[in-house]
Amino acid sequence: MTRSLQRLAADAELDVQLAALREDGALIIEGLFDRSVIDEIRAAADAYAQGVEPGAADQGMGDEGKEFVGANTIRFSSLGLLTDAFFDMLDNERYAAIADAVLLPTCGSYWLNTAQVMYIGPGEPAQVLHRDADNWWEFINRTWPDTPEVTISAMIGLDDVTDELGATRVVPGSHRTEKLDYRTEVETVPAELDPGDALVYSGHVFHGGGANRTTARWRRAMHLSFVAGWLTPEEAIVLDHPLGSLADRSPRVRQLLGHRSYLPGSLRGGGLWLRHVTSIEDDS
Ligand SMILES: O=C(O)CCC(=O)C(=O)O
Ligand SMILES: [Fe+2]
Repeated sequence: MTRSLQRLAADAELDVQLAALREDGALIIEGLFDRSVIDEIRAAADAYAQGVEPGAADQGMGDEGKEFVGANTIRFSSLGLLTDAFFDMLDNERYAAIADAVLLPTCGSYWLNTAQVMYIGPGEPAQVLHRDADNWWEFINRTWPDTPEVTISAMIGLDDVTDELGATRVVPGSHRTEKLDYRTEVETVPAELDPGDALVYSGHVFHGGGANRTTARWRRAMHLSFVAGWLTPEEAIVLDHPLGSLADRSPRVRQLLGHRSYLPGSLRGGGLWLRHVTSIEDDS
């Protein structure tokens, strides 16, 4: 029987959380986000979701992408245009510390990859199991099993997220498999969440949205992930915020949203994401 995921409090030792993440490829952090932030985001997301067609998202891949997302799932991004609470979420200190520890060994900085509301509707079957790092397949495929971590993800409860509602399914330990295999007949465990809890997971761990076995209730959660600054993010969220519009936000928020240039961790490379061949921040 597959063991369940470790659950740790947000204020547990960082090293203990990182050890759990290294061991299982995922962990649940209870109370990672303040309820006030979660409540604001849920209210904004619920209001916006009224106008979003279930199954409309296609991940840029047409029908294949629609299948990945599900016919009765509502997804949308650009949350910074809906509520300022989104910026508080980006400034979350513990998630920042975990992302720093996981990603900074392979990059000078990282930026926002995906920030997406994911409401799974009644009757939706389970999503196919996958690795989020598959977005950079050419890199994963060539480097596995020694692939460095280039992305980290969190599924965040905006409401109670139960097994029955479609809690994310995870295969603990699958981030360390020798072969880059895609077996679907594999035992999974559900990441049940209270509002503000988060499933934090490696881009290398197998997971997928669970089946919503209810007849009338939605699974209300969101995804928030980062990617190494030398890779292209899944979502062009940086285009939501014109240069200069984030001047009052923290340096972290500006970096995550592409309002600062990328400076490599080693002195051998040059800066990336420059404007007029100088740093964006000097330019804005
Ligand atoms: O909805 C979920 O629980 C997971 C979604 C997911 O893993 C994805 O779309 O990459
Ligand atoms: Fe995923």
